[in-house]
Amino acid sequence: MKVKTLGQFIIEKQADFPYAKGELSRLLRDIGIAAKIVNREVNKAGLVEILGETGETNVQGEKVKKLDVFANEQFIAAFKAGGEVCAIASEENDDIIPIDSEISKSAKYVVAIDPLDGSSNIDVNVSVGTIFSIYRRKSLSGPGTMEDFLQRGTEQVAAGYVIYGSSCMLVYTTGRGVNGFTLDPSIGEFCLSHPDMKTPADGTIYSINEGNYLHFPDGVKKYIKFCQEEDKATQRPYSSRYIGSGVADIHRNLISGGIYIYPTTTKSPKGKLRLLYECNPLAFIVEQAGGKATDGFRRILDLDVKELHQRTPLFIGSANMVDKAMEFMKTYSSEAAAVKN
Ligand code: P6P
Repeated sequence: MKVKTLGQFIIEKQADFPYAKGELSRLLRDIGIAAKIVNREVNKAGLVEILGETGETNVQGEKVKKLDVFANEQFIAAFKAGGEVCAIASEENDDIIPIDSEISKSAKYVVAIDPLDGSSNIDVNVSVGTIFSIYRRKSLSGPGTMEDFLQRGTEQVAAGYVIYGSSCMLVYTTGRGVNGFTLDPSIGEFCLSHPDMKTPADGTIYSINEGNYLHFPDGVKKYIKFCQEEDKATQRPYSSRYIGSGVADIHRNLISGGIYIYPTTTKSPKGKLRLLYECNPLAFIVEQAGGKATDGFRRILDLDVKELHQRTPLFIGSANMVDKAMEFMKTYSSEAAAVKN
């Protein structure tokens, strides 16, 4: 198959947007460049002194790994240099990062990013990922504002993730399907490897941290037992696969079929994952690939974004599996009562 690089693909697809003047194309290319730099460091993390902790904790109260900081700095630098965004929101930063530079004066977009999701896995050589979400700014001019980020997931212009695993892949959507690119280190280019990705409507994998079982909503407990029942006709029991790195679990389920659930727990009464820069971009991608993403009751992309680091429960993956899990939530979970009232 003729190799098509990310850059060639973006230019080709730009023609689909007659009014596009190339800003989004340049922004996607900027992300690809930063991803290659982060991948290079992730790949040698065991060899250079960037392992271990900085001794600081981020806004999530999580110990910050040096590679977290490095990845955050790389993406912020790429966005500032590219001039296409007027503000950035990052998992690593309490507040938004307004960009007020000459080259960003006419920037049309803002980016929300989780620069290195699952970073606690770096030291044990497990895949980690970057997740990004792009919105058109709502503010009229100057540096971007908080208002530019408090937009529903349905307003996203583009979303994607990078997975730093056995290979480095970039998967993104601009609302016209999902395409996956694999980094070819020999030429230093992301090459189209998974055109027009579609996720199976059914799967036989469920991904959830069962260590929290006692504190799950009843609907989740019932769904887990459903997954574990013997039933040849529906290929149950399903397989339990949980890497502890959401991008890796959701990427595998996107390709093979499956469901990933991070429900409410006592430790995370609103769920653990963040709506703005984890759940919304992942939901946009999975829906574009034919899957579903809800909070157990409501479509993720329809949820109101009220604050930057807002958390939400997440049920995401094969459409029929998400529907089944929602049936159990509707029947057995107290939140259903709350939603009904
Ligand atoms: P737990 C990583 O911190 C993350 O946000 C997701 O990538 C991952 O699936 C989840 O949290 C792991 O959380 O509580 O199961 O260790």
